[in-house]
Amino acid sequence: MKFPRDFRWGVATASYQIEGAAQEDGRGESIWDRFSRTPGKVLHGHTGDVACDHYHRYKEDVALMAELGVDSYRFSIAWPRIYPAGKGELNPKGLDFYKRLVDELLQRGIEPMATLYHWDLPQVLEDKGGWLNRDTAYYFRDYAVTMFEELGDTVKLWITLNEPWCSAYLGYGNGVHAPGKSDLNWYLQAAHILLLAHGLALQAYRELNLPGEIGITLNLSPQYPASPSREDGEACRRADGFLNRWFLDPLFAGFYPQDMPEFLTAVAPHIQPGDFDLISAPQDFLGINYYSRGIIKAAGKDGYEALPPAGPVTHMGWEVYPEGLYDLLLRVHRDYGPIPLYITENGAAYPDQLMEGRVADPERTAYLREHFAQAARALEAGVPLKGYYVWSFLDNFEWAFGYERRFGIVYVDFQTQARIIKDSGRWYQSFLKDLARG
Ligand code: JJW
Repeated sequence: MKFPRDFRWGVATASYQIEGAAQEDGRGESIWDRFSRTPGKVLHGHTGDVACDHYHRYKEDVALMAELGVDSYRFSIAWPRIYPAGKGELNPKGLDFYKRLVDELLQRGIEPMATLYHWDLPQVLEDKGGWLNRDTAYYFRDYAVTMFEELGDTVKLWITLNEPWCSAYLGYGNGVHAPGKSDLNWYLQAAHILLLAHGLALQAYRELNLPGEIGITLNLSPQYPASPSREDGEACRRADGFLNRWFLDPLFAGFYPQDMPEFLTAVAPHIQPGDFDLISAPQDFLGINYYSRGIIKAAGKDGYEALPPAGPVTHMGWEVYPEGLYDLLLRVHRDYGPIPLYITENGAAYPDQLMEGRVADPERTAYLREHFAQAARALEAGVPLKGYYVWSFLDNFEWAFGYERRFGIVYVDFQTQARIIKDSGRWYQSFLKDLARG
């Protein structure tokens, strides 16, 4: 496997999934605090109240990253720590946490990559309609400007939104994630306002003339037809339109996919003049989160469904399909590039067990090694891939699955908060050492 010298290797996390300290230092309530307290929404009623207690243990955690030998750390900022009421009065203690975190990273020579929105919307904004309310996009812009002004000279890599498909569809379309609303029209409305929020933050970042780069992160999943039939081919194209093109097209071409008429009709009332100019303004890079693929067959009239996984699966039930990463990178580069790409998340959940101080997770090591190899193949084929962040640094709160899906390369004992580097983490460490030695 060959990677360029300046390739960035990292680990990734998100605020609600690791920080804990949910009621501390003036943090406001987020939609995930509320949702996780709603009976039946999160497995075992788990919440992010304590999580990995990273808010208090960030120094120890940054030391662990340094021990792994990563170049970069992708984290997210909790909007309700900065603006507990979503807007208006700034909470200096919340801001101070991220300043201390960034300082600690820089002291250890680890480059910060900050995501501004990784799903923890201030609850007070949800009470005003959340991502169904256009004002939320403008409040997001204002919060982003604060972060750019406060951290823009030290943080050089910014991500506006993480996986807006998840925020919009799982949050407002099927209700599996916070805030738990379910209506297909709401999905499309929320998706549009999220894209607008991205565009507004991007515009504000450009106006500040800061010495860094900014992009968005999408969860993308290549879809394959179940057979060469025309029906399956068209079904596959619809699945791709729903998951991938509905976000890629507006960001890179400035309009929604024209082959999805019922979606276009539903979103039309929410589009205002100028929206697409903001949404499709040039970004510095695109972040891609890749976990798995879909195999799609036609079902019913104009419908489609995914076949069961064709190979081994992770604890999430997602098929392990490393070639999908290669196919995806080449496709995004061909259809939407050229633009620098980052893999901002890739990794796997397995039911790990701590035994005699050790976590043997050969499946995760194999998963990472095989996906790294596909990234190297894509680089060789000319894809401008700039970095790779493993999801996740730590076992953490995996949303609707609570603490029951372990994605970490570092094991967390949630009783004691002990961190134990898994075998996969040791493997990543030695992989990085070998790269450094050339
Ligand atoms: C889809 C649920 C059917 C996270 C999904 C549920 C049922 C359509 C991992 N990425 O924890 C996708 N993750 O925070 C961001 N990625 O459907 C980071 N995608 O609906 C990780 C969950 C996910 C999902 C979870």
